[in-house]
Amino acid sequence: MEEEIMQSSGDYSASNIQVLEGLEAVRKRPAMYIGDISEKGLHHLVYEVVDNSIDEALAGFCTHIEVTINEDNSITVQDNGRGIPVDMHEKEHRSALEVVMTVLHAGGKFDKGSYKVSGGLHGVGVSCVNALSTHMTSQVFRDGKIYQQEYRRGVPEYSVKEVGTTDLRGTRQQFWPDNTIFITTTYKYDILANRMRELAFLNAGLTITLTDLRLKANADAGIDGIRKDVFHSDGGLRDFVRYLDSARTHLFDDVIYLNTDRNGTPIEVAIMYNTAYKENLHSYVNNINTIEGGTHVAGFRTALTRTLKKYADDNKITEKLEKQHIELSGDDFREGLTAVISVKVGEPQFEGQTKTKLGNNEVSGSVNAAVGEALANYLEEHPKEAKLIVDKVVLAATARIAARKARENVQRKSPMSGGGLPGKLADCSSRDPERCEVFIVEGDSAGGSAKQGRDSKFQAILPIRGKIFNVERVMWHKAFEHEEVNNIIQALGVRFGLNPEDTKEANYDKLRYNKVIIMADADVDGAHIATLIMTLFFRFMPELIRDGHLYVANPPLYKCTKGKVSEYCYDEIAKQRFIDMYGDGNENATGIHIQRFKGLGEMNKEQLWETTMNPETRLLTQITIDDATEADYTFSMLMGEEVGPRREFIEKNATYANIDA
Ligand code: 0RA
Repeated sequence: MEEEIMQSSGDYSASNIQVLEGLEAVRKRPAMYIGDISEKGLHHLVYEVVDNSIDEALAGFCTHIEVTINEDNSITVQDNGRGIPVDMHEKEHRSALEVVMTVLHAGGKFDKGSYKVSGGLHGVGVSCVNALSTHMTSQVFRDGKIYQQEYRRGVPEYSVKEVGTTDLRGTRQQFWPDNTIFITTTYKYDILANRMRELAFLNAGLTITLTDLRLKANADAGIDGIRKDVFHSDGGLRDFVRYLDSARTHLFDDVIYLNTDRNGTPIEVAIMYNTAYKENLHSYVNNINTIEGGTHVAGFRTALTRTLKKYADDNKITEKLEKQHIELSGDDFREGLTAVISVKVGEPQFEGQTKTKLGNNEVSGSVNAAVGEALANYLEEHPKEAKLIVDKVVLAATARIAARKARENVQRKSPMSGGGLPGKLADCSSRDPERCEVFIVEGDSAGGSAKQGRDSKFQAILPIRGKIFNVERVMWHKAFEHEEVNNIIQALGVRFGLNPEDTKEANYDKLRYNKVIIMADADVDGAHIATLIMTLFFRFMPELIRDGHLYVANPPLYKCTKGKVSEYCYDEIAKQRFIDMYGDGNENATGIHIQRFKGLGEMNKEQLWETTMNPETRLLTQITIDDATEADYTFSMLMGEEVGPRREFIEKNATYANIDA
């Protein structure tokens, strides 16, 4: 009956055509709506659906969101909110649920009495997820009833119908990502877990559970049976900042915290000081990580500098420094600071290259005022901690002057100023950076093999000796005094700012090689060295990574031979496959020979070229920073003082032969 009325409505068919056109547009250009069709876009689908439930939580009606990765790689998201309305939408002549699920950007059309503040990075709504899924099922639990509608590639299969009764309240969405759209449709638990953890910190009090029902994937991750995490934080950003800084040594144990509302903008900030030398600032607008910063970050920095400077002035500290010709600069106030800033903005203007920079001018003043007031109060009430902070600022200023001198020394010797290239560099003959690549190789013997194996037209080799120092644990200027670091800087031809955010001083356009390739042995030590070098780039030259210049080479672990057939194997699985195929599963069978490469130095130059250096046949891993917050945490953990977590991480993530273990 309902169906008949709807079919006869002229309005209905008109809007129906619009809906089909909308879905078609999404399927034709999915990247425009969800960023890309790679693993990133695939996971983004989950965030879009979860964001709707988060909105319901922010409106005060939902306390629990359950995310499940099902055995068949479909995803279920269930919340205990009010349930998407299922009554007739007046203008559209169909159920509100159907409108939400099929009309682009329909989510915003409902006025829930509070502005919509979450909305994923692209904020495209659940209808895009629907359009990009082969199948989707929506269920609403309201007023004791279960309502349901299913879709194929976004098109409803039937009108919303009642399918049963329930004591539950809420919304349940299940979708099967379209494998004709996405490059991969296999979800990664860790990627989802990181985002759910972050969302739980950003929305204090909310419980988010993540469950993985894929037994095989769990077994591969070393987990027996179902995998599950419950993310919940009562402390919100207080807990978040402690989590981020958990691998660092605190300057004092307090978290400086504020949670307020200024001119209608909810502002939450948590600050911790550690004994290291870098600033770690993580900012969010409407739960979106604003990696490019923006007005909220500017307001925070201004307040921090102004308030601490005033404190230093009042305590005659500035005066003393001036006598030594040291003037405090903004950076000095931020060394060893870890902070998370989260604001909620009604109509955010996102700018910048990746649309993750907040542009709303009014936010700057609100954050500035709120942080200034809270910090001033804190300093007044905590003289002991205030002194620790200011002492650290003074130390930073003193070190900065020393660093400038050291850096000037290095840069005077750099290629641009005619100081020449490091003696250890075996450069390539081409001068076209686009074509050129440099291998950073640990150890002189491996460096020697690489020099013999390379194509010297476009491949340069820079051997480095022993373990490069740990940049996480030294002051900035120490880096410039370190010979191996200097060699790397000079070879690359890139000068960079003291502070990674300080890009105005960097000159990445002078980069002499398009590819910078870290090449280390395929063992625990090699993985450790590769991590140290990656940390150096992550901390000092993040743009180099962001622009896709950093790679890690993957040398093979084995050469397996049977008669005339031979194959290089890059992991244990490939070796086992060879043994299964040619030895019936028996490693010691008739005529099977397995050569194990313990290090790069053990390969002859032809082997090294063929397996690891030849662009036609090698396997390079490009290093990317998808999630700067998580990367920061991981690096601080990897380079921190505790050995346990580091070993565990390397063992879990590196592929090398299990020979020394
Ligand atoms: C609009 C109005 C109401 C609830 C919702 C949307 C809602 C949407 C989603 C999406 C996922 N979970 C959700 N939960 C609720 C309020 C309806 C009422 O007044 O009862």
